[in-house]
Amino acid sequence: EKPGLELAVVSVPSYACQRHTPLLHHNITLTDALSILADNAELGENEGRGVAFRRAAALLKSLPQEVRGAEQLRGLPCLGEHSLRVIKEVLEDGVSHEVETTTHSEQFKAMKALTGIFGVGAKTADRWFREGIHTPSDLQRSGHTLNRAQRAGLQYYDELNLPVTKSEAVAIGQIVESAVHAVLPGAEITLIGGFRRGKQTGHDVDFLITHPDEGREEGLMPKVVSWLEAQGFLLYQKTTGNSYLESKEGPARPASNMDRFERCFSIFRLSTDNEGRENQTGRENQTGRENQTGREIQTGREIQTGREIQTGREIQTGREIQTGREIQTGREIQTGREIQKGREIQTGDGPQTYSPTLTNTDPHTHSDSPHPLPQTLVVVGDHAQKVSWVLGHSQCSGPRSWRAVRVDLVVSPYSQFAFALLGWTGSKLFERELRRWAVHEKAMTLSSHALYDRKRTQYLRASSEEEIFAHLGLEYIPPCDRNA
Ligand code: DGT
Ligand code: MG
Repeated sequence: EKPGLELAVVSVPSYACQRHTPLLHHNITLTDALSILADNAELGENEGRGVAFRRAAALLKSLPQEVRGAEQLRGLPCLGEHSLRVIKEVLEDGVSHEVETTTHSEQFKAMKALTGIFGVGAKTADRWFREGIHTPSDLQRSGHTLNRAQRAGLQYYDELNLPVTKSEAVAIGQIVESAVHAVLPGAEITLIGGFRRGKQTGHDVDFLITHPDEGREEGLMPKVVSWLEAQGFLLYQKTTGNSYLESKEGPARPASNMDRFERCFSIFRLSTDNEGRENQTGRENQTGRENQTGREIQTGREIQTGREIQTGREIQTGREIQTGREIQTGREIQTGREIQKGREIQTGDGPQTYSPTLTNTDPHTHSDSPHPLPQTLVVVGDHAQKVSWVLGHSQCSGPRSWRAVRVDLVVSPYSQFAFALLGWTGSKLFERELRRWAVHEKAMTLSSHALYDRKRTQYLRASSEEEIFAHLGLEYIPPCDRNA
C-alpha cells in the first residue's frame, strides 16, 4: 500500500455546502489550474463547463492534505473526466498543457483585461475583442460610447484591479456606518462577501444593512447615498430599487432574478492618508484635503497617475512600492492566487507591466528613463459621452492621498436578514451549491430573501444562518469554511 492512499477512503460529501472549505488549503497548484479553465469557460459563456471546473477545484480545496498522485483521488466526487485529466497532467508534469495554452492565448488575456473593467461583462468584452480591442487602452482609443459604469471602470482601471485590503475594508466600514447612522439611527451594518469569510483582500467590499424595526429600512439607500455623495465619498454610484436588478447598465454580474433588494454599486474615494483617516469625516475630503495635495477633483476634472496609486499603496500598506515588480510582489504577498491571475492578464510577460495599462499607450513612455515614471492620465469632461484621455507628465500633480475602491451596499428587511446574510457571504460556488442542495435534496427553494418548502407549500422562517442550515438538514458551516 502506498502512503497517501488514505485520502481515497476519506469519505467526502459531494455538495460543497456539506463540507468545510477553509481559505487556506493544500492543493493550490491544482486549484489554480482548474480556476483558469473555469474562468475561460465562463468568459466563453459556457457556464456548465465553468461550474464543473469550479466544483472540482472546490473538492480539492476541502481535502485535508496535499494530493500527490491521481490514485489518491479514487472514489472522490465532483471530479469529471476533464478535470481529472488536468489534475493528472499537473501532478505528473507540473503544468497542464491546456492551462498553459489558455493563459497565453490572446483571447483569454484580452477577455480578462476587458472584463476587468468595472461595468464590462463577457458579452461586451467578446464583441470588443472581435473588433480588435484587446486592452483598456485599445478601448479608450476606439472612441466607443461607454455607459457611466464603464467610463468609471476605465478611469479607475488600475486601482480597481489592485486588491482591497482588510484595513481598507474596515475604513470603508466606518464611513458606511457614519452614513447609515446619520440617516437611520439604530440600523445595523454587517461586512459580508469575502471579508466575512476571512479573506485578507478582496476585489470589492460588501455590506448588508438592516434595521430591527421592519419597514424602517425602506427607502434607506437613496438617503445613505446622498449623505455619502454630499461628503465627497463617492466617485460613482448606481442604486437599484427594491425590484429586479437592471443588469444593462450595472456591473458585470449575473443578477439572480430572485434578488430584489435595494442595492448600490459604487466606487468609493478612500483616503489613504493614515493621519487623515482617523478623523475622516468626509467633509474634509471635499475641501481641505484637496488643497493639501494641490490636485484632485477640480471642476469635474480628474487626474490620475500610476505614481499616485503607488504612493497611495505605499502609505496604506507601509510597503516600499516603487516599480512594477515590487507592486506585483506586494500584491502577491497580500493575496496569493488572485495576483497570479492578475499577472497573467496585466503583464503578459514581465514585471514592468503593472505600470498602468492605460499609460502604456505611448511608445515613448519607457524610452526616456531607465526608471520610467508612469504618465499622468487626465480625464476630461466627467459628463462627456465619450471619455477622452489626455496624456501628460506626472510632475504636474503631487502624490495623491486617496484611492478608488469598489463597494457594494445591500439593504434587507429585518425578517429576511438571515437569508440575505447567508446569500451574500459567498463564496459564489458555496451559494450555488446551497441552492442546488435545497432543490434536489430537499425540494426547497432558497434565495437571499427566503426559503420555500415545496412539499409543505410554505415559507420557512429563520432569524439566523444556523436556523437556515437546520431547515436544510445541513451541518452548520461557519463563514470561514465557506471558501469553496
Ligand atoms: P471578492 O469580492 O472578489 O473578494 O469575493 P466575494 O466572495 O466577496 O465576491 P463578491 O463581492 O462578488 O460577492 C459576494 C457574495 O455576494 C457572493 O458570494 C455572492 C453574492 N452576490 C453577489 N452578487 C449578487 C447578486 O447579484 N445577487 C445575489 N443574490 N447574490 C450576489
Ligand atoms: Mg466582495
